[in-house]
Amino acid sequence: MRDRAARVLEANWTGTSTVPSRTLYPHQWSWDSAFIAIGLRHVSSLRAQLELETLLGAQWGDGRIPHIVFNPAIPLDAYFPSPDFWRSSTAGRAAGAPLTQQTSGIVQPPVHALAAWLVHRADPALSRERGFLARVYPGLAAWHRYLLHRRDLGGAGLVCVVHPWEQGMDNSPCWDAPLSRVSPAPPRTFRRADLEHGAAEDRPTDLDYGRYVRLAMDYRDRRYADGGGEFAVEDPAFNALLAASEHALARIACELGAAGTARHARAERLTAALVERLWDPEAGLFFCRDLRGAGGLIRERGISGLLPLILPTLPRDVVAALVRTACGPHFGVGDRVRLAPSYDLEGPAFDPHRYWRGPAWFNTNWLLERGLNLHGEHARAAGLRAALLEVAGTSDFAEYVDPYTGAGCGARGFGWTAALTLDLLG
Ligand code: 9YW
Repeated sequence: MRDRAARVLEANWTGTSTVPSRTLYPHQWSWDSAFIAIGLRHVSSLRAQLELETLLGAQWGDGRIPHIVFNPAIPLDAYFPSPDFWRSSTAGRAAGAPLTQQTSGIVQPPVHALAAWLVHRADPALSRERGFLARVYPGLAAWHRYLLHRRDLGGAGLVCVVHPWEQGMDNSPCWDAPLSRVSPAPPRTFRRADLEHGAAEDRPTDLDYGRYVRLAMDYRDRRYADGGGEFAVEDPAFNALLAASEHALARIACELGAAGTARHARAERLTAALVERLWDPEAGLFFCRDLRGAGGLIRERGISGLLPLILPTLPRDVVAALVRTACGPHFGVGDRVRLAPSYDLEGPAFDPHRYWRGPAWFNTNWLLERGLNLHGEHARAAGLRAALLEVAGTSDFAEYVDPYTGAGCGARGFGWTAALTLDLLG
C-alpha cells in the first residue's frame, strides 16, 4: 500500500508541487496541497516542505492564498475556469495578486498551518536546517489575518466563504438555498472541461456551474474586494480548520521562539463562536449560516457539520452529541456505511454518486478519524482508519467513493487520497 500510494504522489509531482489529478485537475490546488504535504512528509520531508512553499509563493499581497495556482505549461482549455477567466494579475492587482503567476481569486479551507506544523514534526532536523518554519510563518500569519479581518462578514468572529468552491464541497446540498438566489451565467458563455474526464451523473449539474461562474465573475468584476457579494456563508468545517490551524500556528510561533498564547486564545475564541453561531443541540450537528436573503441556519446535514470534532477545546456535551450523530442514521459511521458520506443518508437530496451530495471523500473522513482519536474514541477511529485504507486500495485511490459499497467514482490516482493513506499508515 505504501509503495502504491507513494507512486501516485510521484506521478502527480510536477517538480515543485503535486497536482490533485493529472487529467481532471492539472494545476496546484490550495487545500489539496495541504493534505498532500501531510502525506508526502512520510516519503520526502523535502518535497512536503516545497509543496507548501510553492503554494505560498503565489500568495496575494492582501494575504489570501488562492485556491488554484496555474501551471503555465498546461494548455488553457485543459481546465475551466482558466487563467483568462480569473485575470488575477490585472483584476487582482488592487488586492496584491502576483504579477507573473496566474492564480484564481477565491480561497479554500485553511489547512496549511496545520500541515506546516505536521511537516515540521516529521523531520525537525531538516526543517531547522532549511529554516522551513521561518520561511512559511509570515505567509501563514498573513493568511489567517486576511480571513479573520476581511472575511468576518457577519461581524461575529467567524469567517465567511463567498463561493461554494471556497468551502471545497462544491455542490453540497447546503448551498442549494443560498445558490437558488443567484442567476446563472448562460450555458453558452462558458465551456466545462470537467465533463471530458468525469461522468456527468457524478459531477455538478450545468445549472450549478452557471451559478458558480456568475458568482466568480461578479467577484472578479469587483476586483476581488470582499463584502458585496450575493453569496456569504459561515461554514463549520472552514472555521474549524482555521481554529485548528491557529493552534498549529501557535506551536510554530513557540518553535520560532515567540509566544503562542495569543494564538491559542484566538483559536479558542473561534471554537466558542462556532458553538455560539452554528451549533444546533437538537440536531446534534453544526449547520451553515446564510448571511444573505432571509438569513439564518441552513438545516441541511452536511459532513462539514461534524468536522469541528477536530477541535481540542470543544465542550464535552458537543463532542458526545457529534459522535452520536456521526454513528447515527444520518451518517452511519461504523454501521450502515463503509465511510462517512458527504451528506445526510436520509436527506432528500442524497445521491451516493454525485460529488458532494452523498459520496464519501478521503479528506473529510481523515479529519473525522483524527477528531475521534483526539476525543478518546479510539475504537471508532480504528474502524474508520481500517475502512479508509481498504477502500483507498480497492478503489485505486479514487477521488471519492459510494459510501455504502466503497466503489470508486471520479478520478483515480487522486493526490489527497494517496497522501492521507500514507499518513494513516504512519
Ligand atoms: C474545482 C481539487 C478540487 C478540490 C475541491 C473539489 C474539486 C472542483 O476539486 O473542486 O474545479 O475546483 O470539490 O474540494 O480541492 O481536488
